[in-house]
Amino acid sequence: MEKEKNPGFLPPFSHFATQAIHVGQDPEQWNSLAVVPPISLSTTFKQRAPGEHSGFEYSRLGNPTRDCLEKAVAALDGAKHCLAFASGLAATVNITHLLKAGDTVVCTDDVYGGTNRFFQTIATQMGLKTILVDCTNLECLKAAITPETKLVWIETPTNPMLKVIDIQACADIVHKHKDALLAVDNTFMSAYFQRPLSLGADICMYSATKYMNGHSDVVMGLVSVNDDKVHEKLRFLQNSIGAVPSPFDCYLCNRGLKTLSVRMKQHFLNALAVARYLESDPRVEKVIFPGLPSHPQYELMKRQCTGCPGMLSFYIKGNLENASKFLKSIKLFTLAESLGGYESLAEHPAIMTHASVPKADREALGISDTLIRVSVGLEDLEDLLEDLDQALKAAVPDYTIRN
Ligand code: P1T
Repeated sequence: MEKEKNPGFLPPFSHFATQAIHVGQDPEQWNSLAVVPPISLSTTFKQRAPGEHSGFEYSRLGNPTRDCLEKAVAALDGAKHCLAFASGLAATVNITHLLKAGDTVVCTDDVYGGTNRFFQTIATQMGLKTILVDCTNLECLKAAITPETKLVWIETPTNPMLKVIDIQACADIVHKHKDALLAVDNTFMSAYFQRPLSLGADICMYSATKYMNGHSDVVMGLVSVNDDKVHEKLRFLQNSIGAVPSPFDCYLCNRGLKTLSVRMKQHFLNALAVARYLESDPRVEKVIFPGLPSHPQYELMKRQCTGCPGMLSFYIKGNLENASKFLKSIKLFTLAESLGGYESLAEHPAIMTHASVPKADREALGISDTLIRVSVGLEDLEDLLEDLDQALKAAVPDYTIRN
């Protein structure tokens, strides 16, 4: 990325695009020499003699199209292994099954609503204890870890408050405790902007439903690890729990990866411009975007990442009515959950993605009635700004500031 368009961030990872396009995709692996990996729909594979197989036996255990995807993602994460799951949450569930009843999970306080719900309800039913702490405060993390802590779970940036957590510092703290693992949900950054494993994390997880696939047409989870034993356990769980993605979804996600570097660069440029625009607008109370110098962890972000994705949150002036009016007035942005696709989306976390987070927790985090989360897509910037301006005009008519 050109220097002035990537203000002060780490340089991009080298050879990323080449790896995304070529690793795991060798035409020689197919009898047909297909350049684009085929969608391998067969659920079962012929064995020449009992136990004598091609490497594939049954599609839950392993599938040629899934294999191409897993190899490519492992390369992008700088990992030895990658495993694909039926959704981001399915990946989270599988990782959590590395633990046993009586163990504790320390989870950062601001995570995707579904992740919060899983740890607070289902994981508890599995006999695990979940403690939520603000992992931007390393002293809080240190204080929360006990000998029973076997998993520390962070998202960075967090959803939807976009807090940035120091992965390396967390890894140093977690690894002082025997058998404790650090898992990083890397959904927002994608492999293009952040490599948690190289910063000391044990597990890098994605909702591939977002940027990794990038086209809002696949629900999938991905998990990358370096440790052979953790990989072996996760493979066992992937097969035993059975939450695997379809070959068609693997094909689509593998295809989405081919343009990940190009997409992320443009998401960053568009989001930075949108964030600057909103920050200068009196109809907006406050903008949260880790690529703005006003963000509290801006310096950490520049040290830890090579750029920012298209995610930003902002507080609109007024109350719920103003937020609601804004979300009903947008035309180019679509009012919808999810993020990370080529199309721009906006949503109301308190009513939509984070409705399952207890109200008191939401309020403590700042997920208020006026908070709006935006996933800036790849449309032309002028059109995005025009849409935001007309929706702000409709929502907060007291301020007629533009023009
Ligand atoms: O939807 P699924 O593929 O199961 O992924 C869950 C998930 C995990 N981690 C993060 C950071 C996420 O944002 C999500 C899903 N998030 C949304 C649907 C959303 O709109 O925030």
